[in-house]
Amino acid sequence: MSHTTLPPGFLWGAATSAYQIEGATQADGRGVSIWDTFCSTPGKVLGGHSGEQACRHYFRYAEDVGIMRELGLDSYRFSLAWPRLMPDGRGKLNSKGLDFYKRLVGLLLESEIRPMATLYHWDLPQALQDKGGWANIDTAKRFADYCFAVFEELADVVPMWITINEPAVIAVLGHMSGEMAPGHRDAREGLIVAHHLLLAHGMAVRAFRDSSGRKRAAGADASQPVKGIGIALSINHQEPATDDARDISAAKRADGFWNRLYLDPLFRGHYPEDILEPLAQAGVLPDALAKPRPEEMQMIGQETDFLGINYYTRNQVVWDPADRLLNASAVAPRPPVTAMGWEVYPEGLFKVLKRVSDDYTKIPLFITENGAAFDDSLPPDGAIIDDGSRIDYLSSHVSAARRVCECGVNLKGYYVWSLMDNFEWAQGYSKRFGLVHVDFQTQQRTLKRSALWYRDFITSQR
Ligand code: IFM
Repeated sequence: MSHTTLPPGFLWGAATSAYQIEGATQADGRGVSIWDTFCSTPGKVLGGHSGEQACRHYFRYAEDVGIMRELGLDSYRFSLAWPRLMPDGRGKLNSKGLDFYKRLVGLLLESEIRPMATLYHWDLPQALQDKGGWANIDTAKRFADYCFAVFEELADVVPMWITINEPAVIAVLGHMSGEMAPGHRDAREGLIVAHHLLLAHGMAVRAFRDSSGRKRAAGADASQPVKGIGIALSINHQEPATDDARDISAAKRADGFWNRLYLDPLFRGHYPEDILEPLAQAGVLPDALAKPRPEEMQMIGQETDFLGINYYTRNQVVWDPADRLLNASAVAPRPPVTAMGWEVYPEGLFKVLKRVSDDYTKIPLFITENGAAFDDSLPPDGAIIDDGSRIDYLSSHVSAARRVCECGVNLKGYYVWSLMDNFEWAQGYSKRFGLVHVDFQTQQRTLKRSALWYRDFITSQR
């Protein structure tokens, strides 16, 4: 990839999230999160695993930042654990939790690695779930208060903020299919949750604009390329499996359900009509989406400074009358596939970015997650983990990112998911996404060949 095709200040980074790496779930006054509860419910997580230990990053963060330095990362995306900062989801910040993030951010800045902090990556305080969780509008208000308190402390040192990671996944997998915490199976509730997550995002953006932490940073940070706040959406490419008209409309519904249900309110001020209709027919459409209040839509559509896009794969969709909600389902993915069973389809990344830029917004875009799980294991003879499939995955997606920049798309950075192997939610520790191998018994970190590839690639871009 040539240097000249990327905009100046383009950031090469890697991403993680709190519950997936921190461990220390009972340290320093951290409260219980819905993922602690979900993991302790038999049968919910493969192997009965939990994030209790994870990568023990809470204790080993200095070593992990050292690895980031070694890789030459420009930026690191991580998340703040709401239950660590506000054990009950409300009230004053827990100083010990805050201190951890201050130390982490301090070390990143000292290492010239630009922090990008996500405020919510799925670990809701259980105390708020006990009051209805995201189905209760009060949780959105609590979220805005939590964000405001965090901005007051950290917005002068953290230049880039993500409000919520992948609202679609929270709504669908957490509240409709029950595969993730809190494990509910109620489509109507899931749609209410989607609306409340979007509202919570808008309220957090407003809190950011009002915070004195952000104002303190405004002058000091003027030379930096992109700063501010945005949301991270999971946008996989949905397309019809055939040119049959029924498959074409099924793919449109799948795209509406997974992608436009979030993009439209954020950038066009309304929910997509064509997807509300099948949801109403299925009897699951809540008033919150059918007749949203104008002031709520205004709140959701707050201007943001950038948009994060998490891209992994495409879905080829067919008409499927057995699917009650959308009459649509995805066909078996074509090889090559990753250990998650997700098709490797870099062209989809190009299409998603181009489409968002053409149809929705010209604000800066970041690929806030992109990566692949493969079954890596440490060779017994101490040889390097030769994860060529991951290198192929990453290099082909990075090329798609470059091509989209050449087409004038305002892309400003790329974050590999993930810096290191970690707790992959309902799959426990069985799926490894990391550039860095983690031995979960000894906590030994070992660079895979993909980490060295990424290091050399970043160097070649300077
Ligand atoms: O591990 C997750 C991450 O937490 C959110 N996006 C997708 C990743 C891989 O499944």
